[in-house]
Amino acid sequence: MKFTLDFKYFVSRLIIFSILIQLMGCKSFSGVDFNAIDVSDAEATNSAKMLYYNIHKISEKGIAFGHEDATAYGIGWKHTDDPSRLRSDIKEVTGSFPAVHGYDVGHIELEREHNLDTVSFNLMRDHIQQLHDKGAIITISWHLENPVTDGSSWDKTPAATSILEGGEQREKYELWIKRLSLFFNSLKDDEGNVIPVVFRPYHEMNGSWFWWGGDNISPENYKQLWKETFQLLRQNNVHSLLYAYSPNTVNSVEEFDKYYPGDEYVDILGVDIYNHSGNESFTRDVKSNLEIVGQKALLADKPFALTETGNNNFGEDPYWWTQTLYPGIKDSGAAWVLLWRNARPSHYFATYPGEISEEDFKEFAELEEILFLDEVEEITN
Ligand code: BMA
Repeated sequence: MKFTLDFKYFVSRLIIFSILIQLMGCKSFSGVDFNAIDVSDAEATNSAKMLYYNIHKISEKGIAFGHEDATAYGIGWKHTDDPSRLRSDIKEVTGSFPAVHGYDVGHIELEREHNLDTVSFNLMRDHIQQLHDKGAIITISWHLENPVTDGSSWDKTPAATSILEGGEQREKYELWIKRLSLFFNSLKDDEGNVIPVVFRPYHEMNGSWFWWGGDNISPENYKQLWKETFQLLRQNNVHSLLYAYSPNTVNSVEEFDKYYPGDEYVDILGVDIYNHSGNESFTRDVKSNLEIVGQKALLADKPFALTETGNNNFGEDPYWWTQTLYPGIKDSGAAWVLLWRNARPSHYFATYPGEISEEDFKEFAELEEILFLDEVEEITN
């Protein structure tokens, strides 16, 4: 008798104990076990982990469509013309917003009011808040100035060694990261939580057009710059970021790896590809690069994306979407594809009302695999 009682007691305690253990495992109401989600920043917020989880989930269903500065301006309009309305060239063509929204924080380091493309940081913050609220993914790149010359990102004067620890411009770089951190931490949702963002600094480093790339930096210094930037952001209490590494078109895994700082500093793998050498080689490059990046991503258990793309031959191809871009990305497993900005008729990368590929874009948008904001919201909710 005594044995039976003790046994029942033991079993009931065991059940209560295991329930407690599960609760302590930080299970959210959405059933996501945040302890089981590993991102590069060990102190990442639950929202950042949730974003990571959602990106994985999206990549299982299709490819989210992204556009840079989508709601800030388009062809023939600027948001400031009608500030109360959230507009987008893509929405005007398809009826839906892009699912991924890219912004660039170049000049935040100088404490300017506007970024290098005249987008005000207040407007950027406001749109990021509105878009995050609608379920969009936010990705941010950084065309920062050259810290040695105060020239632009395209000023090739080598600068990395001067901002690494012990370098002459270190103090300046720490101030720049502090200003960047304040911006990240000012992105708050309705409940006051910091909005998670995919941060994609020092992109296209295998080309020599930026001071942080190619002939202007050694791979060792690049990796060190990445790691120290990552640490500085953490020291400035930024824990809302997923880090994306994205070279320009590569020819091999070795080329992709050349500047790679390591799995422990990166969350999302990416690649930027434009059709400088015509449509056929573009489709081939997109396919082969997404294979290279996809295999590496699979081994590292990380999502991957076509982090920048677009047709360089503006206004020349009515079927670019279904005949050139889609055959490259189809069934790739990429989580998203981000088209670069619609700046002006001589520099635009997505379509707009009246543009030559508008009808083809509508067909592309109808494809089951290509996901817009409303579709992504369904997947992640
Ligand atoms: C480039 C061009 C530039 C722009 C920069 C940063 O590709 O679009 O006009 O300043 O990106 O957005």
